[in-house]
Amino acid sequence: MVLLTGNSDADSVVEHLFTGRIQAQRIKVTPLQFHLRPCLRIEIIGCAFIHGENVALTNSVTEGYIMSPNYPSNYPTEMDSNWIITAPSVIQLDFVDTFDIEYGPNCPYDYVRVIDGLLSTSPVLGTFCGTELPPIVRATGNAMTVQLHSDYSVPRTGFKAKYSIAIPCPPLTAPASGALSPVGPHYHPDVVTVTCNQGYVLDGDSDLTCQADACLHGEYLALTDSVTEGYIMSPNYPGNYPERTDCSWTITAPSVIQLEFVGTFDIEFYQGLNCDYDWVKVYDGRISPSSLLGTFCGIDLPPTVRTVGNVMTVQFHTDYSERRAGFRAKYSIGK
Ligand SMILES: [Ca+2]
Ligand SMILES: [Ca+2]
Repeated sequence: MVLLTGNSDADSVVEHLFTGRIQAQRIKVTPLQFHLRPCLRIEIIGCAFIHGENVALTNSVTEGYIMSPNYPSNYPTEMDSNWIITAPSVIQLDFVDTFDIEYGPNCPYDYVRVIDGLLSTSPVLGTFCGTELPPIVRATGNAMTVQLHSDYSVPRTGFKAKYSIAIPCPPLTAPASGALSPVGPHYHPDVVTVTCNQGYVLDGDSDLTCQADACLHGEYLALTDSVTEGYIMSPNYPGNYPERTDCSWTITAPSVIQLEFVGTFDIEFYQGLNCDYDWVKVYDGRISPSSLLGTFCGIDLPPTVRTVGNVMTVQFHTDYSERRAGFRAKYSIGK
């Protein structure tokens, strides 16, 4: 709050110039009387100017970029910026290109702070300064707040970051005599390290990378009473899928299975041709002509598909040309 000095006579006017910018939240105008003359009392109630932006991801807009004001030139001094990001599922923030925020141990001068949720009182996921690109930051849910604070001196070039809907990987189970670090859920491009209990020696590479762009040939996915849903997607989704690709997923569950296509759907299509080039096929059970539930291509989101039995097979095929964004679909225990 700023205290303003007033006048003591009835005729003069006292003017106040604000040096910093404030964002008025309320202007209160009160008619009153002074020395029998009609007067007005005006109060401006506000706070330091906050630059900010609200951005919303949807199933069709799955990524975007935020950056410090003036990036890649210097950000202003004495500034607080807030970006509030919301999405239908888990949000991921990847810092890209260059990062330069005035450095001090524990970032006392300028900083970028990422908060897990909408409120400044929500848990802090990370506070960053210096010139090293911060690691990927992921919210636990569907809201994230990014704050940029700068003090009165030494502005730097700031940051640029891609915000996106995190791409989940199929559930990974720890080996019987070992452990996974970190424990799930895992998202692209997490690296999961497998360690063995005492008395066991790991045979092979201990690091597994969760790859969204890998084609999961013959991937076997099991739904259970505790794992009730998961996602499958074309290689490299939502980037273009490769040519000459064949993927298949076999999903099992304690009861019927439903497959719901979400987000961008774009598979090569030509009028009059029955998805002859690239396609997604969904089967009720194993692959056979009689169990085919649907063949999909084009840009219209296919309807949700349900099995009668407790096995579903999904096939994805691409020919030698025309690469598109592909598909993403949620499989779950049907209702
Ligand atoms: Ca500074
Ligand atoms: Ca094609």
